[in-house]
Amino acid sequence: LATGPVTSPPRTVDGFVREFLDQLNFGQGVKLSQSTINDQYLALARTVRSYLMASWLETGHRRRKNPTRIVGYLSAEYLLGRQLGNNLLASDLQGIAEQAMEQCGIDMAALRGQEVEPGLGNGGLGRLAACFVDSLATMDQPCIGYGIRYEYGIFRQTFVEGRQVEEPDSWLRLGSPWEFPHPERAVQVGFGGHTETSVDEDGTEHTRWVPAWQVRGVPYHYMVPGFRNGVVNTLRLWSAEANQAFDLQTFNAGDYAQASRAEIFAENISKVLYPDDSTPQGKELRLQQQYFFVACSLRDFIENTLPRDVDLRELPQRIIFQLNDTHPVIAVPELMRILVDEKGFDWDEAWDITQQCFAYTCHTLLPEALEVWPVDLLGRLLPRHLEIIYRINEEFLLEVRDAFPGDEGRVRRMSIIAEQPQRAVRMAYLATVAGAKVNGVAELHSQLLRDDVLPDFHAMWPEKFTNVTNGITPRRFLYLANRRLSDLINETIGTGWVTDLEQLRQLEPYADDADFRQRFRDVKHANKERLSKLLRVRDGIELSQDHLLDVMVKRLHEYKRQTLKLLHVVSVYEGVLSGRTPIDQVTPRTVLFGAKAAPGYHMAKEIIFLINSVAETVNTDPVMDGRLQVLFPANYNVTLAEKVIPAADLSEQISLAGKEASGTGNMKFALNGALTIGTLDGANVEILDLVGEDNFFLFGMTEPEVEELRQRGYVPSSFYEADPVLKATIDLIGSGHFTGGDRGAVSAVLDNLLNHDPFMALAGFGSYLEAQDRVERAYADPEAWSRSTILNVARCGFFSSDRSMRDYLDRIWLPGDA
Ligand code: 26Y
Repeated sequence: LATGPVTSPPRTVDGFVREFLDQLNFGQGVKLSQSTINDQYLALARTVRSYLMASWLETGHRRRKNPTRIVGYLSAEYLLGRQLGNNLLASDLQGIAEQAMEQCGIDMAALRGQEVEPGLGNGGLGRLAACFVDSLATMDQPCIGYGIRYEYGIFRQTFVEGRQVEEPDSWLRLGSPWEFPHPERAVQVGFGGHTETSVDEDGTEHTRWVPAWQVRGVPYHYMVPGFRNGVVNTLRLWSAEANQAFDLQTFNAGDYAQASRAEIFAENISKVLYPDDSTPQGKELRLQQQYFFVACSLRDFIENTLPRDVDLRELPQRIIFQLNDTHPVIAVPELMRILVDEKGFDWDEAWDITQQCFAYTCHTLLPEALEVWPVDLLGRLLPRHLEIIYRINEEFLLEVRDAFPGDEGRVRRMSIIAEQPQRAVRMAYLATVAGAKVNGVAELHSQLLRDDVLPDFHAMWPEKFTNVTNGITPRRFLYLANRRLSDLINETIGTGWVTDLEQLRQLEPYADDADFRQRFRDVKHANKERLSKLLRVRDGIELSQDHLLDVMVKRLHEYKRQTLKLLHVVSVYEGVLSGRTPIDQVTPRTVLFGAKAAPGYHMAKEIIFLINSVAETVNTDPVMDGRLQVLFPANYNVTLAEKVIPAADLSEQISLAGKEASGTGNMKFALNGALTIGTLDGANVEILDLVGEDNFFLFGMTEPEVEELRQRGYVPSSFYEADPVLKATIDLIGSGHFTGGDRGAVSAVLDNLLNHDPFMALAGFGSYLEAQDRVERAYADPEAWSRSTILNVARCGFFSSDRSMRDYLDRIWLPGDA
C-alpha cells in the first residue's frame, strides 16, 4: 500500500468538504466556527493542492522512467498571478469547490480575494515565463522552471498627491500555501575569493576556484498543473540563506549585531526583486542574484535531478537551458567551470557540451537595455568565471579572424569584452556565442535583432538565428479571466479551443449573426459592470458603463508613449474648452491607465504625476459633462489585468515602431474582444496581419520611416509649430491648467517633449488623432464594431503560448524530432 500510487481525495462535494475541514482542523489548527477568512483561504488552497498531489508525484515518476530532453527554463522573473483560480480550473474542481464552500457557509469570492499574487516579475518578460510553463504542462512537455523566490516582489504602488509612492510587497506575510520548501535539497553557492592553478604529473594545468564565502540555496517547489491532463510540472525557486544561523564565536563573545550581519548579508540575495525593467544599473547585488539562482539550478539539475549513471557527455540529450534574456547568462561560464574544473573535462569537449545546452532569447531592442558587467566587479565576485569568459572570448575571436581575415574592426566590434567606456562583459554577446540558437520574440523584432543589434553575429552564423513570436495562455487570459465569453464560446463551438486556440476560427461565421453579436455585446457589458464594481471597492473610482473603455496598461516607459495617449486626452478636453468641439460631438469615453514606473526612472514618475493631474481636472470639469473620464487605478498587476482586459473596448498599443520587442498585452486584449489602435511595432504587426486592416486601427510611421526621420534630423518643435491642435494641447498643459497654475510641475515632461522627444510622440500626434477619429466613427456603429471584435477573437488563436512552445520545441529545443 505504501509504495502504490498516491490517491487523491474523492472528487465529490462531500469528499472536498472533508478534505477542507481536515486542512482547517489539522493544518491550521482551528475549528470552522473559529476560523478567519485567512484560515479558510489557506485550507482551501491546501485542499486543492491535495487533489493535484497525486498527479504531481505521478508526473515525476513517469518522467524518471522515460528520460528525454527536458527544458530548464532559466528566468530571473515569474509573474505568476494568483494561483487558486488557476489551479481550480486546471484540476476541474471549480464546481465542486463552490458547492463545498457553500455547504460550509463560506463565501468563496471572499476567499479568492484573500490571495496575494506572487509578483515575482516586472512585466512582460516575467509574465511570459509564467505563460510558458503553463503551456508546457498543458502539452505534457517536461520542464523545470528555475528562478528566484524573492521575499519581496514588485513594489506595491500607491499615489500620494498624484505621485507614485512604492511600498514593499510582502506577499508571504499571511502564509504561502502553494509552496513546498525543500531544505534537504539545499545547495551551496560560492562567491568571491581567488583561483589556484596546479600542474599534475603529465603536465596538464588544473584551475580551482577558492571562494571567500558561501550561501545556501534552498529550493521552494510550486506546482504547475496542465489543463485537465493529469500533468503537474515543477517551478523551482531558490531562496538564499546563511550557512550558520549565527557566527557562533562572535555570538558567544556577545556581539549579537555582528553575529547576525553574516545572516543578513546572505539573505539579502533573494530579498527583493529589482524593479527596473530596462536600464541595468550594474549593481553588485543584482549579479549576486543572477549567479545565485543559476548556480543553484545547474547544481540541482546535474547532482540531484540527472540520474547518477548518466555520463555528462550526454548532458545535451537530457537538458536544454533556455536563457530568458541575459539575466541568467552567467550560467554559461558556470557550466564550463563545473565541467572543466570539477568534472575534469578538457576545454574543447566541455565547450562542445555547453554550446548544445543553451539557447538564448532576447527581449529588447533598446541598446541601453543590454546588460554589461564591468570586468572589475565580475572578477571580484566570480574570479574563475571571468577567466573562463576571457578564454571563451579568445577562442571565439580566433574563429572570427578565421572567418574574416584581416578584419580587425569586426574583431573589436564582436568581442565579448567591451573596452569602452570601461572594460565590461557584454552578456548578450556571450549568450549569442554560447547558445545553439538565438531568438527574438516577434517577427519584426527578430529581423531587427539580425539587422541592427547583432548583425556581425548574424553574418557569421545565420542559421543560429530564429524567431518565436510570443504568446499568452488562453487558460488564464480567456477561460479564467473572461468566464462569460468562455461560456458563450463553449456553447457555440465547444471547448476544444482551450488547448487548441486556432479552433476559435470557427467563430468567424458568427460575426455575421446578429443574435450572436448581441450576446457578445452583453458579455462585454457584464464585464464592464464587474470591473466597475471592483474599482469602486478597490480604488473608490466610478466607471461609467456606457462609455467606450479605452485602456492603456503596461509598464511606464517613454518608448511606450503614455504621453501620446495623454496628449490625445488633453486635445479632446481642449477642443471642448476652446469651443472647437461641441460637447455633444464628444464620444463618451473612459481612458484607463495602469502603469508602474521604475523607482529611479525620474521622467516616468513625472509622467505618472501628469496623468493624475489631468485626470483630476478633466474628471471634475463640468464643461465635459461627464463625457471624458480618466482613471488611473494604482498598482496595476496580474489580478487587476484579469478584470480590466475583458472589459476593454479599445487596446492602446502605441509604442514608437522599432522599440517594443513584442508586447503581450496586445494579444490579451484582442483575444478578449477589444480592438487595437496601434503602430507597426512588435507583435502588433502580426495581429494586424491576422485580423485584417478593417479590424485594426493602424497609425504612425513604420520602423524604416522612423529611421529616416531620425537621419533627416527630427525637430519636435516643428511639429508643435505646424499643428495648431497640438500647439493648443501642449500650451494648455504648459499653462499650469492641470496643476493648479503651477507651470513648473509639468515642465520636465514638456521640455523633454518639445526639445528632445526621443520617441517622436509629437511626430505621431497627427496620425494618432486621425486614427482616434476612425475609432469613434466605428464605435458609433455597434453592429459593425461587434463584428470586428468577434473577428479579432476568431483570428487570434495564433497567439496561444501553446503555439509559442510548439515553435520553441520545433526550432530550438527538439529540432529534427518531428
Ligand atoms: C537587466 C534588467 C534591468 C532588466 C530587467 C527586466 C531588463 C529587462 C527586464 C524586462 C524586460 C521585459 O519585460 N521585456 C518585455 O518582454 C516581453 C516578453 O518578450 C515583450 O513582449 C516586451 O516587448 C518586452 O519589453
